[in-house]
Amino acid sequence: MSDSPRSYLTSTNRQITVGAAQLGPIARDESRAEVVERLVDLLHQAAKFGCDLVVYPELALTTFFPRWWIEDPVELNSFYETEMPSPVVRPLFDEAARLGIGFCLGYAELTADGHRYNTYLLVDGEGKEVAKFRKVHIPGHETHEPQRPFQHLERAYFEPASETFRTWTAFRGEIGLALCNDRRWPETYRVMGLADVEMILIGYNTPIHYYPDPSQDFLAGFHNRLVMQAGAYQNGTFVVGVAKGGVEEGVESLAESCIIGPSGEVLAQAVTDADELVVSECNLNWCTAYKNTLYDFSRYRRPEMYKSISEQMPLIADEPQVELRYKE
Ligand code: CDT
Repeated sequence: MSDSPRSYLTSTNRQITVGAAQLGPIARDESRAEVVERLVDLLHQAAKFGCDLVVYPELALTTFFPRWWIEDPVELNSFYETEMPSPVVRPLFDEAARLGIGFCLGYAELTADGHRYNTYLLVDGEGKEVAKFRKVHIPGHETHEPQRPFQHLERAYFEPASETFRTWTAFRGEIGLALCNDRRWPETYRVMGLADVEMILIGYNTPIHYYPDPSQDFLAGFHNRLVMQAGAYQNGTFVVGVAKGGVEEGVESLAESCIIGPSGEVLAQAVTDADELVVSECNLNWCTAYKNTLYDFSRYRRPEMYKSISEQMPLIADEPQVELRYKE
């Protein structure tokens, strides 16, 4: 490697321009069509910046419905997608393909055989599905807890993925996906790091108030950056963290979407808690500088010393760990 600082960045053969498409609040009665208009507007902004890839948040098509205990199955089902793209979401797919921009979109998925997942879909610049990821770590609680100011019922409404993290070859590199609470777990990054991931896309909805321990509330932004910056640096990868932020139906969620380099530095960050596009040029060759030196896993890592954590539990449970209230 040359001794001029970051000389590997002069080679632009693997440079992609990424837009983190932060969303502000989505009201409970906002229609899919209205939301898709907002997504397309961000896409048009991204086109002006020459983006190759636009990353939307977790559950980007509706309000964050796990904040309510919803007894009516018809109402609950109205928050899920049974096909993607559905006719109402089709304009986003068509416009992105017309512009040659890939995108990543979070939504609630209800499968034909009745499974419910918190899902992240990656689509390439030609409108073809590259990857479908289902959230691994499901936070919150399983049953109605009326003493809370608002619910976090993801564990009632989503089952955990049965497949673990992986990478996909796309956008000139190795891309990984994760959703919200997944970003707090070191294993998330390491599983993908061991697969040579170069960019991890993460959508999130993070209420700032944490009912089990409100003393953590003022640290929400710090913890968000802490985990994503550490995950990026320790695995020599870009991380793109994208929020649905702002005050949605009376609940404030963290914004602070950001794009982080393999050095762990924040390259660009949102300055509002509304719809906002955060753009950074990301040269995937930068990852090599970390993967081939300090974090050369094959040379320096000591997996034989970590058996107590790697063999403690099976990585993939045979059965979902939570009983879904609305299992069909
Ligand atoms: N959406 C999501 O996963 N949010 C969680 C909140 C955890 S508190 C119940 C997060 O980790 O940000």
